[in-house]
Amino acid sequence: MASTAAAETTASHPLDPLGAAEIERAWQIVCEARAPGPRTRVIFVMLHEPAKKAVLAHRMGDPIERCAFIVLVDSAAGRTYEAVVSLTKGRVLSWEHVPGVQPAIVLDEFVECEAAVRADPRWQAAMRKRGVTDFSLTMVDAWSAGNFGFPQDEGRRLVRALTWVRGGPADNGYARPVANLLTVVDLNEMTVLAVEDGGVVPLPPEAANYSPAAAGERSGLKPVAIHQPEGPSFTLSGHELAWQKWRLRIGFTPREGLVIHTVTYEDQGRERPILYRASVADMVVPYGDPRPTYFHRNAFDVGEYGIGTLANALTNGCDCLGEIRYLDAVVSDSRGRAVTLPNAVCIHEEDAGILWKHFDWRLGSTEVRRSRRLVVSSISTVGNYEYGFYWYFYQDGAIELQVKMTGIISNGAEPPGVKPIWGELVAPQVYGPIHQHFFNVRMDVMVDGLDNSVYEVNTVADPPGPGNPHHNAFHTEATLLGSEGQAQRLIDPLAGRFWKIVNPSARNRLGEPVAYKLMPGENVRPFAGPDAAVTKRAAFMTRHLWVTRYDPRERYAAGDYPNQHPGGAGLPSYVADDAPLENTDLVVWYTFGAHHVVRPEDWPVMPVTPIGFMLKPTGFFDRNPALDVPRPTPHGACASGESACHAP
Ligand SMILES: [Cu+2]
Repeated sequence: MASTAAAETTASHPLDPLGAAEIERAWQIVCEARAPGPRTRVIFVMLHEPAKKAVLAHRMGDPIERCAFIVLVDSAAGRTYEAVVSLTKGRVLSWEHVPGVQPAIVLDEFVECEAAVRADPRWQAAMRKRGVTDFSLTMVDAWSAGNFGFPQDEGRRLVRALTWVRGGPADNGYARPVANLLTVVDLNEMTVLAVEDGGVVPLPPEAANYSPAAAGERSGLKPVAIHQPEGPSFTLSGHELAWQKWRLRIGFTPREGLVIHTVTYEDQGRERPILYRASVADMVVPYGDPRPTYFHRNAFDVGEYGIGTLANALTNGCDCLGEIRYLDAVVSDSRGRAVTLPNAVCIHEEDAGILWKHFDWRLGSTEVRRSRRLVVSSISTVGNYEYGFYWYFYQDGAIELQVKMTGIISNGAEPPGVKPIWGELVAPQVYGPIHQHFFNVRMDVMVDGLDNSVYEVNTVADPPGPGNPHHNAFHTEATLLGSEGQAQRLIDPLAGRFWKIVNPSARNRLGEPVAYKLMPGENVRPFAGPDAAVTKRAAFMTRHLWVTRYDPRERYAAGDYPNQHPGGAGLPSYVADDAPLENTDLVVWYTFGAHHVVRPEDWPVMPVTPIGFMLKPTGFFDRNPALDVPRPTPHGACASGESACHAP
């Protein structure tokens, strides 16, 4: 049944995220057409992105059809549905029951789960056994349940919750983990199914606070002021961002958080495309401790928790420094109401050291340029951890993604004098299990056009012989990754390995196909065994590089519904048909893992650990594209002449 009123849209581009009015109207249209039951939870409402070709053909002012994609759970029936709603036409375009899946856990469920656990007499008895009587000081974190084949889990929407106790109302909530206590909650019924108590371990003795009142404040810091008296060098128009020859669009979904769309770089008057869409397509944090309250810790923070919905409100001078522009994000709550996350995305530029330099000592002349980078960032808090996602764009055509990990480690308590083998003590009786954080970034590339190929480039030493009489020779060897089966690769830093995304039909002036290369950064392999539940469910972590033929339905590295999924979804299923990849529309997926052997210095709050990778032009440009960056304005004595910045 078509509804009469179309939603108000303020969108000027097909990729603009849904606004508040659009989200609420989309849910209204579903309610009118499908009358979902009173115990329905809205999990996600996000833009249903139009077809890629339609987006690329769009010109400003063209009419756009706005559609929403909605995931919801009927808690009463335990059924998950997907809907596509046309806001323009005011009707439901598709409505589908998705059997046997559990969508992401939403914020309201965390809150209700904590209340249900605190009210449970078995849990209360377990807390009293530990000397805890003021339950208002407890924190119960709903951890995704995983899928371990337990028959009692079958068909239920579950979490395995962990408990902590604050020393006082304003204390660090994670300072006192309650060991040996696991509470299993059915989120659809919002009832406690089981309280598994493995015996009392004393609560750690220290408060572990990190406010200035607790930690003190050092002296000696003089102010640093970032002055941009003429404003920033970028322009932000709606969600379109232009800076130093770059042009891109900023998107945001409740599931992935920040999304980067349609990235181009202007080269000699031509806007050259590089990326169609890039986002963190899932992540997983496998923990290495096999004991009952640890083995299930495998958070998929994107697919299981919707990391976009957990975005912080960012503050100038704190999260970002300088001349800042912010974008709000709009998500939905579980009742389909719009929730604005203020200042969820921070956009600014920052000095990034020197860009290039040469001193001609014979002439006494120097040319040096400062590098500036454009930063698009967002930070999400997922329970104890903070993840900052930073996309950097550089004047030389490089793109970098950095994930900054901070917050508080997931921990446990140990009896005095005990040190488990699967982790480290970080404070008296506080234990941090060894774990890894794997991120998978989906990059729908379009290097000078949609049809690309991917090559692996290794460096090899020439064998000694007549062609290599001095044994010094080495050269690169490029191998086409010609199919999805071939394009499942690991890093090899000792071979200088990188992957080149080339456009075989676009040549640079040397006659070579233009390319961008993916430069791995720090990385690691997973240590969970091949038959571990997490390895099957997060198979994306078993390879660092995957390449797939473009399919708009293939969006998430661990599949559409990783929560409680038995495994095999996402990348392993996307590549099962071993589609050919040469000179076609393809998607590059890169997995990078942070190996976290916890340190006392990570306590009580972790200094940021960054991890990421770069995309660098490789024969994409004819020469260093940043030659035309203006000379810096020098400070102080070296204020004029060719040797402006050279101190003899
Ligand atoms: Cu960690």
